[in-house]
Amino acid sequence: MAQMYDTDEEQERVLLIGVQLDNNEEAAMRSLDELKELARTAGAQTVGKVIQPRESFHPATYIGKGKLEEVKDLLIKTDATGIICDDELTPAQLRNLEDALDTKVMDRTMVILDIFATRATTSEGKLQVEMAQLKYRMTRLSGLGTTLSRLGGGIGTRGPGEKKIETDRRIIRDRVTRLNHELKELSSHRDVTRQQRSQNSTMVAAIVGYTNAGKSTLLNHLTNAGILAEDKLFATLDPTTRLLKLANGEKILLTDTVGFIRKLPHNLIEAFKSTLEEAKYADIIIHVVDCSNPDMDYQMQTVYETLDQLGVSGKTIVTLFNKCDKLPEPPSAKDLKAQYCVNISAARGDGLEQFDKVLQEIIQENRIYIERCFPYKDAGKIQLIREYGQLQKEEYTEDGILVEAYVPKNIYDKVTS
Ligand SMILES: Nc1nc2c(ncn2[C@@H]2O[C@H](COP(=O)(O)OP(=O)(O)OP(=O)(O)O)[C@@H](O)[C@H]2O)c(=O)[nH]1
Ligand SMILES: [Mg+2]
Repeated sequence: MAQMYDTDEEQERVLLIGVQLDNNEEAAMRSLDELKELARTAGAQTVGKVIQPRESFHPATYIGKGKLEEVKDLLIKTDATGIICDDELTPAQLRNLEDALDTKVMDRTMVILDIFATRATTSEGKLQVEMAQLKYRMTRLSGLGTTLSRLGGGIGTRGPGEKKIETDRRIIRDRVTRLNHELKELSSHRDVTRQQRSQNSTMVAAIVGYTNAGKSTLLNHLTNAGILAEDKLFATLDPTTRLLKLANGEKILLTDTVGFIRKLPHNLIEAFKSTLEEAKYADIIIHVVDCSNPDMDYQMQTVYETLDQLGVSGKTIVTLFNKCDKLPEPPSAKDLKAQYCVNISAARGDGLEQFDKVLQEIIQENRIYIERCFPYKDAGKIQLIREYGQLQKEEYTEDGILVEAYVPKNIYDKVTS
């Protein structure tokens, strides 16, 4: 996606800095590997990595004094143009690191916000990203003074669309108020759409999962949705919903949405709440897992933590272990949180028939069997059953219409009242 980044920009060369808070060196390394992917997606080249094991982040400089000297040397040796710290820096840490290192200082949040800014395509997506960016900047304006003037271009300066970043606190505050208002309006519009959907009685499944797991590839394969799917983090920001017709002729709505990642910036979760809440209003959660990724367990845990944070609970979960084609043999992975697990390859289409069967089964489970005699004046109710349920028997008798049928839980009350 070369056009997303200004080609006149000199490619940034960055050093990645991480702090390892527990004894788990491997986890710290993986987190930095992921930061490298984030940097790559944002258009920066990683020229070195530094991890410091510490009890806690240094309150003033994130890493300790000694490590700071090491980074200083490495900056010169590698000819780096900046550093990216793997955790969100406080305004003070940001300022102090800049003073000490005399280079462009960025953090994980800034990089993620930057990627989101270039990815957003719908007006809602753009508003949400801008909101998150403004909130991040607002708290850092005093410290960010030099950073902002130093940034010049590149990571941290990109806004959604062609927008230039704003540095005036008063203008930012006004803008935040306006954005809040616009987002509220969009969100009430979304509520209406959701209401219409639930009246419609078609079950809704939200496809969730770690970024790059293959969510969009899955929806594309099933429905020719034509969503951009690529080997970059956060390829998808805006939700897409498609109707899937199952093998038995029944229908279900599938929604593909933004991926999760560890240390997802708080401001982004806030700003993207209405997008992320797709999962909350769904009947079924389809959890796509990249089982070829060595970090799979941690990624699954992150997904469940994020769902918890969003207040998503009590849903039927189907976990799809994806990218099986990359493994020599099918994985024996289990997911205790899921009611169903299927091994698939979304790219090749393997396992999708079984997934189809699982969806049929869930739809069936959500139906209630009824056997009753409807008076002739209630013929409209039978029409409802015919449309959304399964009519097993319909017999016209003297007393009324004798019906045996399976009906979806959400229209059960309507037809039996
Ligand atoms: N080998 C293999 N690659 C896959 C499979 N499914 C997806 N991929 C690749 O994985 C990468 C990410 O796929 P996406 O569908 O964009 O993943 P996503 O979960 O939508 O990612 P985000 O939108 O970034 O959160 C792409 O390069 C896909 O081609 C699969 O079954 N096998
Ligand atoms: Mg996607």
